[in-house]
Amino acid sequence: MQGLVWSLCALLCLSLWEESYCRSSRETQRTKEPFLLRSRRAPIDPNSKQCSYTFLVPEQRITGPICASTTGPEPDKDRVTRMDIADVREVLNKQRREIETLQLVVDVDGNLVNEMKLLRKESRNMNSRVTQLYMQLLHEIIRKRDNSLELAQLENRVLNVTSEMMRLASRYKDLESRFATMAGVVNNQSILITALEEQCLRSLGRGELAPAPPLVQAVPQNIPVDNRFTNEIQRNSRAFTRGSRKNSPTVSPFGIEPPPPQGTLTSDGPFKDCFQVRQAGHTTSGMYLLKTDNSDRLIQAWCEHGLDNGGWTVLQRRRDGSVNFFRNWENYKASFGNIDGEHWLGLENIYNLSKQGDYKLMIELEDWAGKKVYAEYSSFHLEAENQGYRLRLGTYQGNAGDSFTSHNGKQFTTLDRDKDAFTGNCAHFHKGGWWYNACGQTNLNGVWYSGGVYRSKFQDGIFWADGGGFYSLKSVRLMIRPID
Ligand SMILES: [Ca+2]
Repeated sequence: MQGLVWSLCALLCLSLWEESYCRSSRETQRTKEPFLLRSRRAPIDPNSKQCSYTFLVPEQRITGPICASTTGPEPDKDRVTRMDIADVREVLNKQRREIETLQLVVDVDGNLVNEMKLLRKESRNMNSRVTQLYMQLLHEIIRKRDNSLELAQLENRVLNVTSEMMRLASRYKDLESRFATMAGVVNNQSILITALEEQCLRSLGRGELAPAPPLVQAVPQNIPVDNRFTNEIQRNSRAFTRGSRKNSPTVSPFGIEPPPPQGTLTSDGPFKDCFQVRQAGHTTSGMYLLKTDNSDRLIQAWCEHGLDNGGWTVLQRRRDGSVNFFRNWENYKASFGNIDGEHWLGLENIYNLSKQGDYKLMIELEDWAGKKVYAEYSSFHLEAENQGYRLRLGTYQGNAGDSFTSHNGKQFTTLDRDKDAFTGNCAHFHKGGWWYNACGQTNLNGVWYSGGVYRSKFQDGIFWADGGGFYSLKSVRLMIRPID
């Protein structure tokens, strides 16, 4: 009995081991099957390794029935079937198609991304352009605003100037009215003065007052319109008080070199006249010492060497009104003024100079427009003092017009010595000393007026009738030189 139990136990253990071995073999085969399928691509016969049971029956006596199983092994639930593979393949195909679909979607999305990038780039460019245009627009707006502001300022200025012009016009009209009033007052005063003079003369028993000399009404041809009736009369007080003033050398209006300072005479000499100075080789215009043949007196004279080959002895010069020429006989007989400026060389000196030989006279005239003209007389000399320094002139030539011949043969008249042909004293009316006739066509020793046209009760400017009786010249020179 005990042997039978041990036999049954051994049989049971053997069957358990066999079963576990077969299971492990199948598992091993299952794990290797894909490889086998991929390598051999041959179907595996599931029945080739099928286990079988071997029954070891101990040698004993069987006392009961023995049962044997007639059913086959149980089917393996983990076995991979073809159906599974087909399913997997179908799933794989399905997944592949989905992947392809997704790939297409990704490709489409990629194109969309690229387009989106392009659109973004274009959008940035458009934004930049819009910003630029906006800045330009702002600039234009600011510029137009500035222009508008400037235009408004200009309009204001124009309005202000217009207002100022209107104010000035009103002021000018006011001044015109006041001037007319003053002119009326002056006329009334002139009439009153004339009446008082007549009354005074009657009371003194001198008879009737001598009438004024006839006025020279020749109208100048070249008076600037702007100067007409706009120039102020020269301050007579200035002219009177500056008679002995020493002027500093100034630039000659005729382009002559500046003279040396007064008192610095050339060491050479004395000379007979300036022509002799020129012959001695002096070419610089200036002050030279002269001594005439008929006198022991030394004369300071201005020699002009810058005009017509030089050698001219200057008898008289006017240019700036710095010297008073309304003087008496003794002054005119001697000399006065500044040799390097306005001066009168003196009747006695002129008489002695002109007596040395045959001289010609050059008169140079310059108006306020800078135009220069000249009058030349072929001969010139004076008679002695006992003849009143009578003027002797030759024939005229030049472009100034002959206004001096009417004075030919006349004696010299000053405020204190009346030798003229007029009933009164021409020097009183013309305020100078000259070879007056009655009274004449020239007054080159008259009052120096600034600007040309002058207003005066008498015709007392520095006039040359062919240049206008009421036109006072800017500069004048009288010069003599021996006849060629
Ligand atoms: Ca007289």
